[in-house]
Amino acid sequence: MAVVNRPMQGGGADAYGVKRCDDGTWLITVVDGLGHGARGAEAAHTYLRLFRECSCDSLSALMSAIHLGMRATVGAACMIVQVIPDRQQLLYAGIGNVSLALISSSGFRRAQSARGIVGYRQVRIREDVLAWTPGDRLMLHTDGIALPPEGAESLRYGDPIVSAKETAAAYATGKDDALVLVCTLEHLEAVRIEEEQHA
Ligand SMILES: [Mn+2]
Repeated sequence: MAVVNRPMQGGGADAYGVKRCDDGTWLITVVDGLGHGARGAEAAHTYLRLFRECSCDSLSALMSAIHLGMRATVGAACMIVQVIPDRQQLLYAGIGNVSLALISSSGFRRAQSARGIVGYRQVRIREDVLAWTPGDRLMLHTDGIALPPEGAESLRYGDPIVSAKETAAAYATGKDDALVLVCTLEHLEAVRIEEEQHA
């Protein structure tokens, strides 16, 4: 798993989290706290604390608990993915502008998020499923990255950290914090995080 995180000056509201559940599944998340300043970073921090502390019972239950726990913050956009190795399935639930794509030899499949803000008013939490096969890659990114509709060639091959770096270099908008996470789904037990900070 590779993460490239490029906060803007005075930013730092984009973040990621990963944890293994007792049932052998993995939870991976990317969050973008609203705004760029300290309040956005605080929202992302609260989000990750809730992500770590809340139980893995179901993805929707986890998202609901996080939504309630975020009420005192400015709110955030997020995506949570549950990787189920035994079934070669991936469950996901997203709210707001964090993008997910599954990249295989045959193409680039994007997933949809629900509208709204985590921690603010009511949100409709929708849980969806995607099938994957060994070799497929998962990519998550915040809205500081603008990918073309057909995806990016840099995401298809090579070491995930090289893919993440090249994608951030080529597609960061430069107007917002930017975070890209890339991983191969069958190698999650060997989690390797590399972060690159750009002031
Ligand atoms: Mn953003």
